[in-house]
Amino acid sequence: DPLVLEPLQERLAVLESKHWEAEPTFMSGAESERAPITKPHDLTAEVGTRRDTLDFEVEEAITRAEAIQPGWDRLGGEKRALLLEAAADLFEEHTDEFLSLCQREAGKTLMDGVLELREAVDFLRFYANEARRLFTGPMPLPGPTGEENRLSLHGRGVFACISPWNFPLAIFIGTPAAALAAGNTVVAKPAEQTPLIAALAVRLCHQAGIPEEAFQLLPGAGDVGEMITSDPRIAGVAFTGSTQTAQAINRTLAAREGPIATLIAETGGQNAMIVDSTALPEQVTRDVVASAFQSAGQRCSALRVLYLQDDVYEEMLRMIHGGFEALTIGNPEELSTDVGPVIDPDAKAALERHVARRKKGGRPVWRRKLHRGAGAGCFVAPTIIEMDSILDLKRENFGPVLHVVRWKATDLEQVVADINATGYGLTLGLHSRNDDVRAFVEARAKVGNFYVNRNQIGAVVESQPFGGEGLSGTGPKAGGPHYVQRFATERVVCIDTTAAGGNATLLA
Ligand code: UN1
Repeated sequence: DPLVLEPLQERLAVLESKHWEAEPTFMSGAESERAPITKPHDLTAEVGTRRDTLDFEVEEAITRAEAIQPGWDRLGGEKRALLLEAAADLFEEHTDEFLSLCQREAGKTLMDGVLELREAVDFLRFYANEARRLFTGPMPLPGPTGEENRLSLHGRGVFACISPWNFPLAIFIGTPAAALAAGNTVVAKPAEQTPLIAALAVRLCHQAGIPEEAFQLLPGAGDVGEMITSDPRIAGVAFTGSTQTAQAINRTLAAREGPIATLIAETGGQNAMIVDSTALPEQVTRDVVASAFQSAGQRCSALRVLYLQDDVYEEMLRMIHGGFEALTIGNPEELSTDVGPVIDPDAKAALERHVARRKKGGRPVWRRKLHRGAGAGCFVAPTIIEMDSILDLKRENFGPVLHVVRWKATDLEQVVADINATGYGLTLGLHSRNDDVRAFVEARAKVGNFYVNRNQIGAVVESQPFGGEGLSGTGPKAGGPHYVQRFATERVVCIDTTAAGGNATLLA
């Protein structure tokens, strides 16, 4: 809504040239290089710098986190909830800084920034309430007379939270909020591309009263992540990012000496949408364009493969093409932009390689032209590619590239089987007014989030808990009723309350 966004955009002007820094929460005096963080849409513009965490600082951070964890756990759910809520309030007070960083550091449009901040605040408040619900005291369990049984939840220890650049605020804060709510302390490694917004988030959490040792920032690249996860004192890892990295973390955890760690992973997808001939074309157009191209397709929920039924194929594709042609590609700091840059040159190169390979395949490929000045940034022209099957794709293509496949009514079973055969299971969309089709797809599809007659991105905390299965992750779903519990360990206390109980114990 321009009425909301325009005044916001004007306010951001004062932050346009602010220079930001990301540093480890615990930092020794040792000198270390600072890496520049540049705008994805203008690689010549520096937004800030990142000071990576050194090996012995990682060790020291985990030592500090481990030392304070029992106290943080004993604090109880209500007090932890109040601290998380105080952080949420501060996040809202710092709306402008967060939105400016979403645009400049992550290349997000203002609308995506607003949605991201909303989600971050929702996560803090939701997990605060979960802390209250789950950690207020022991839960009585049944047993015979003369016996008292009760179960309580506790933090597992020190949790490592490793987060992606595509939700540099919402996911960066979401998993630590859940871990902290459960009584863990946290060492958090943000994506190397987006440490600045993470640093602001951590600073505000400390300002809200969360002890520094309980929530520490460890900026760095994959080597810092590897150093953290291979430390046997890490009780659990909450990771969001690529399937390959999750598998590597799993191997690292398995090879460690000592306690067996918990892994909570939210990874990639090969998300499809099935459209049949009963669907409403205008609605399909709007939802396909949003699902595939909003956030430049850089959501793990984004639509990658659109299945259009053959009798409406040409008409639907023509309309989708119209919507695609109407997208404004450009600088995310301008309000008129619908599609901004991808995150970095590597992401751009991988997408360009994929499109070049598909072009050789001989099927139609449509690409938007890029705007003038696009060369200074990591822009990928939004692309639509016709294809025969989802199984022609070997990996997730994380950007504004939509594949389209034709299907016949008699093939529905095969379509769903093919989608399942990718091994991913994150989001699936369906546009149909036919209840039998809906019931069939719902019953057969192995996906975490199934969206009917709407777009398939933008899961809302608490209403649409989010996460997949198979190659898409371990669950449980972020923002759902089982998430925080997974960060906790359970203890059962059993007391013999009969008079003889004490003696019996002594005699035994
Ligand atoms: C991700 O893109 O890494 O529903 C996951 C959505 C978001 C996806 C977050 N919650 O679009």
